[in-house]
Parts: sequence; C-alpha cells; structure tokens
Amino acid sequence: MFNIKPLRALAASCLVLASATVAAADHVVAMLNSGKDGPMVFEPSFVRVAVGDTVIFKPVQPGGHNAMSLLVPDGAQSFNGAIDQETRVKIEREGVYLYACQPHKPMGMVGVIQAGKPVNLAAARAAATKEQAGFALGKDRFDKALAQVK
Ligand SMILES: [Cu+2]
Repeated sequence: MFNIKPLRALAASCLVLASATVAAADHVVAMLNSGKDGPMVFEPSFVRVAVGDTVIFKPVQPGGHNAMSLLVPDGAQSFNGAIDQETRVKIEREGVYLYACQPHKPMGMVGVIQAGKPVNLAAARAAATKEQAGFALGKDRFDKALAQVK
C-alpha cells in the first residue's frame, strides 16, 4: 500500500512556510527627483501594509532625499532616515503614518502608510492639513494619499 502520511506532513509544512512568508512583506517606496506626480516624490506615495511588514525607502534617484516621520500612531517608533540611504522601517503599530523628505517637504515630498485599521485617521488628517499649509508646491499630495486610506 502507498503510504500518504509523509505527504500529508510535507503538505502541512509547506502551508506553514507559505503563511510565514505572507506574514511579513516588504513594500518598496522609491525616492525620486521626478515621478508620475511631478518633481520630488515618493512613489507610491500611499502604501497599505500589515503590522509586521517593512517599508523600504529606496534612493532610486539620489537627490538629497530621506524619509522622516511626521506623525505615527501611539506607541509606534518615529523614524528619520539618512540622506540618500536606503531606509527600512518595520511597522509595529496599527494606524496611519505621515512622513516627508526633510529637505523637500516644502515641495510636497510626502507620503502616507496605512497599517491595519486607520485608528488615528482624524489626527493624521489634521496634522496633514497643518503641514500642507506651509508647502510651496504639491499642496494636495497629503490629501491625495490620505484619500486612499480605507
Ligand atoms: Cu527629497
């Protein structure tokens, strides 16, 4: 008789491996001098992730860019990446994160991360409105990114 027990065990371990891979994904955000939305952009400027995932900011077009958090959910670590260096941010808390390129924030080089439920959306909207008021360009970029939160 053909013994199927080892096959069952193999199938079970494959499932465990597959779910472990799904549990922590990487999301790449390019830091660009010029992108689909114009000059000085994060692309994509909105990412939806799961808690435990990592967002990787890549200096695809080095131009004095970094990624610095402006608002993070309660209990989450703020971040401030070095200029033109790849910056990895592990997302440990649920909610909405606002970030900017420090040198190009006045040009609207900003982005939004949503992890799980947007528990702090009202605070994020208020902070974004306040920040945007000081931008010379890209005054609607936070609005466009936040419009994708759901
Ligand atoms: Cu920049």
